[in-house]
This record gives sequence, C-alpha cells and structure tokens, in this order.
Amino acid sequence: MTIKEKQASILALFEHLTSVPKQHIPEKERDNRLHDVGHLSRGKLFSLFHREHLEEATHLYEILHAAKNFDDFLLLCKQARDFVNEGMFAYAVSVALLHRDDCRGLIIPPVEEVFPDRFIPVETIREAQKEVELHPGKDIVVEVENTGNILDPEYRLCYFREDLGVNAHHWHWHIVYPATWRSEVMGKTKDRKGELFFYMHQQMCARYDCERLSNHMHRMSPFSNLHEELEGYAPHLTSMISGLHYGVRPSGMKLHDIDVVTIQDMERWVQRIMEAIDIHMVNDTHGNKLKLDETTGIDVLGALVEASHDSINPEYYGSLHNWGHVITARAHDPEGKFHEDPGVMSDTSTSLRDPIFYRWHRFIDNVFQDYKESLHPYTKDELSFTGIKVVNVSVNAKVKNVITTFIKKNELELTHGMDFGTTNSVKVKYPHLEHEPFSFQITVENTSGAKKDATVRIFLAPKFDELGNELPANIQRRLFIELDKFHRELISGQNIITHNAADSSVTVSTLRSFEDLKAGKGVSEDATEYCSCGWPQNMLIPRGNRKGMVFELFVMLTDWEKDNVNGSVGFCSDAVSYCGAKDHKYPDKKPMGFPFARKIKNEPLEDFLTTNMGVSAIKIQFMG
Ligand code: CUO
Repeated sequence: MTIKEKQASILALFEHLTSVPKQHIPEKERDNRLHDVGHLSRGKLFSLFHREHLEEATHLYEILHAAKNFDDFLLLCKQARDFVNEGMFAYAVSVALLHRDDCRGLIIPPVEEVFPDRFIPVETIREAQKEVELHPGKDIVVEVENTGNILDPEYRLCYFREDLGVNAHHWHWHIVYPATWRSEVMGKTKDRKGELFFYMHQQMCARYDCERLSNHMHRMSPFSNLHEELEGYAPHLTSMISGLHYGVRPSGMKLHDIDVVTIQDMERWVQRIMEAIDIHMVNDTHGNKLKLDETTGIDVLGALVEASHDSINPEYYGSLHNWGHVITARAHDPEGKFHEDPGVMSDTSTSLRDPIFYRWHRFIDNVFQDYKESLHPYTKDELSFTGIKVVNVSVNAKVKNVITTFIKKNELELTHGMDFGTTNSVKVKYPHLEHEPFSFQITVENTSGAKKDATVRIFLAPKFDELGNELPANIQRRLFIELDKFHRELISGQNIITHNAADSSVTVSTLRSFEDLKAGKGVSEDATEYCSCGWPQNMLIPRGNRKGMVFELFVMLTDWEKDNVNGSVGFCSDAVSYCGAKDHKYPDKKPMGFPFARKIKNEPLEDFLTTNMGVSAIKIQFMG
C-alpha cells in the first residue's frame, strides 16, 4: 500500500465518526484480540482522565500498536470502529497511529474536523442544518461568535479558551503523552514525560494570565481548597453522537464525592505529596524512601501528581490531577442521578474552554512550584556563558519593538465530522486572534576568541501587574512564556542573530485539513516537520491591549555543547519546546523552563541578569 493509500484508509476510519450506527458485529465474528474492549457504551463521553475509560483505551491502543502489519492494523481498526465508544476509538487509533513504525508520515485527521461538536456551539451547528435544508445543493457558510455574554467578565477571554488550535494542541499533547504509556509494552520511552506534564501545563497557565492582564483582568486565583464555591460555566456544546449537552455548572456549586473518588481522598493525596516535597523524599511501593534529586525530582513528581503509569506509588499518592478533572466535570451531577453528561473538563479537546481549567492547573502548578522553590536559586556560575555577551534584543515588525495583534476569521468544514445529508460544503466561519509577522533580532558579542555554539532561549512576560506596578522578578518568573529556542553558531566577534517567529520551537508549522489530507498534501514518509502537536502560531504571543501593553522580552544564550542531547533531532521535531521530539530524548539537557523554573532572589530582574542575557521592553498592541 502506498503512503497516500494508507492515509486515505485512515481518513475513512475517522470520517463521520459522530454518526456511525452501532453494527453489533456478532462477537464470534470479531477478532479475538478485541474480545475485551467495548465496555464503555457508545455515545458516552469518553474521558482520558477517568481511570476505567483510560484502562480500556490503553488496552485498545496497545492491541492496535501490536498489530502484525498495516493491513492487520486496519482490519482491527475497522472492527473496533463498529462497536467501541466513538471518543475512545478516536483516541486509541490516534495513539497507535502516532507510534507504529509503518504509520510514519501519516497524519492524524484534525480533531476539530473529526469532532466539530467539541469546538462549535450547538446553536451554530443547528443553524447550519437549517441552512442546508433551506438551500439544497448550495455550499453553506454560517458565522459563529464566541460563547457567552459580556455580563460575565470571563467572556473577554473566550477568544483564548475557545481557540481551535489551542484546544487541538492540548488534545494532541495527551496523545503524544498518554498517562498510561507503558514503555515496556510500547517499546519506546517517553523521555522526561512527568517534567513535560509540569512544564507544558505551567506554560498554558502563564499564557492565560498574560491574556488576563491584556484584558485588564486580575490574574486568576487558583483553587485553595476543595470545598470552595465554584464559578459557573455553560459550554453550549452538544455531543452529536448522543444528543446530550456537555454539563452546565451553575455558579456557587461545590465539588462532591463521586462513586470512584472522594474529596477526602484528594486531600489526603495533597498532604502526602506536600510531605514528600518537604523532605525531598517519596515512598515507593516497597516501603523504600527515594530521594527527589535536582535533575529528576520534578519528573518523578510530575508522574506522581498527574498520575501517570510511571507514578512511583499510585496507591499512596493517588491520582490528584486526573481525578480533579473528573470530579469538576461532574460537579453538577456527582451521583449521576440525572444521567447528565459530564462537563467539558472531562475531555482534553474541550477542557480549556472552562475558566476552571486554569485555576485547577494553577493549583497543581503551585504544588510543583513548592518543590521548585525549595531548590537553591541558580548560581551566577550556572547561569553564565563565558565570553558571550548579549548586547541588544529587539523585535522586527512594521514598527520596531511593537507587535500588533488583531482578530481574523477562518473557516472550519463540518461535513467530515457530521453527516448533513449533502455533498456540498458546510462551513463555520469563526474569529480568532492573530498577530502580524515578526522576527527576533539579537546582537551578541563573542569575546572567547573561538567559534561557539549557543542555545538561544527567548521568553516574554508582562512588565506590570493589574494595578500598573512593576512585577517583582520572582512573581514575573511564573508569567514568562517561552517563545522560541534554537541552536546558533556564533563566530568570534559580533553576531547579529535573527529568527523568524513563524519558525518558533513552540508552535506547529503547518496544519492540514481533511481536504488537504484527502488530496495527499503533506503526506510523505520523510515528512519531518509535522506531528500535529504544538501551540498554534496565531496564539504565539498574548493579545496585548489597545494602548500597547508593555512586555519584557528576555533572551538568554547558553552553551549548546552542554545543553545538546546526542542524537536528539528526530522525526516530529517541529514544536519541541512543549511537545518534545517524538521517540527521542527531549532535545535540551537544561531543566524545562530554565532559567525561570527556580526562585529568583534578585530584585529587580536586571540584577538577575548575567552578561549572556538581555531584556528589552516591547509593546503588544491589539488593533481589534
Ligand atoms: Cu492536560 Cu489537566 O492535563 O489537562
């Protein structure tokens, strides 16, 4: 089979997944390997935070991953498509596809086209259906605005929470890093997975707070206890598979025990985790105490807090983060009395829509930060790069050091995910944030007398808080978002480094639509640029404000000879900062978030800087 034929067969598996009728293949005709899947009913919302769902999904992706060859894989997928829960099917096939050697170069169809009902409000979908009925034989385009009402202050952040690319990124991230990944079965190790869980989610929270400040809102208040009253949220999403809406959470509700986990369990886990952080020791399942060391401590903690299969002791430390998603998603019907669907927090492709997501993850991040703050602050020695001086840092855009942002419209095709009974196109036109093209320019002096290889690290953070006061360095450090990281050779003497923001190591470079994939675009065995995981380019920088919001652009050069991980450049290494390099080691030996992932004692930030760092104030101006 050619790669294009393979891609076409994959597309067929995902097409119209919301309307596949249950086939009831008699069990005796099913492949025996699939005898233990099909437990989660069709139409139920699949949650990859829910232990039982995840166990079944893992069983399925491991079977699919182990299929003898591509034909065998396809046969199993086709059978599973007819009786396995739809959401679980898409997840398991995606995980297997991404990791099978004979699927190299194949692209997972975009989740926003496979399940448009997870991205587009139900009223817009209904409007599209009516338009199709009214205008048979015509292409349809309906417009959608962000969900909610200006009476709710959180409405201002809809463009971020509902961004298609941001949500798709999160879905892909959890496919690249399944919580239940067993390297011993899958034959591939996920390097520093626990640490990346910490870092990627820390960055999403930092980005969210940058947006809040851009919108003249206070930074979020994290969860402080599990008994507080919660803010309300209404997703306006309806599953096209079951016809049930995603749960609405009226304001003032509280978290409750559910059948599989209690609030008390969660509190006990928090206590045990905090105790481990206090003494820098974790208890393993054999009663041994293992030291949390500076290099791997955060990785151990990440796995334990998520919790993933790599948790050192899941019985004792529980699964704080995952159950938090589930319990929050079920706040409106904790006992399942009303057979309501859970809320958006239960799924990785929808959870970012709910403001509570960020408060939950900031709470989780505070746990990690307690550990990070207990480590010694970086010494000048650890920060320096002898002979290298950053002389100037700037941004090249239409106006130097000013980047403009604006709202742009784009279109999403609905007919691959849903069957409208028409061969015409049915599209939704949606707004999203965009920024003008820009590049970084850094002037560096290399006085070492020799050629040097440097890792260039670029971060951005707001300079002022919500009241207009300068942010203290140790607070600002948690708001620094990574914009780029790349290798550069420095000649002796002066170097002017320019790097296009479109080539950022944070963002995914090309997004392929269903139509592109049908036409075979981007499908190639030696495609190296695309793995679907990566922050969307349109959201690389925060929105800023109309006046022009002041941000600090921070650049640091470190010794690439020390940072470099041998043989780390590989397939799917487009957006390595948040997604890593598939099947390879994370291509940077420094702790993720370096140099901001430790306490900063110096005040102001300028006192923290060694000569290999530079900071410039830039403005981001939102043009509306
Ligand atoms: Cu990605 Cu909580 O892990 O959302």
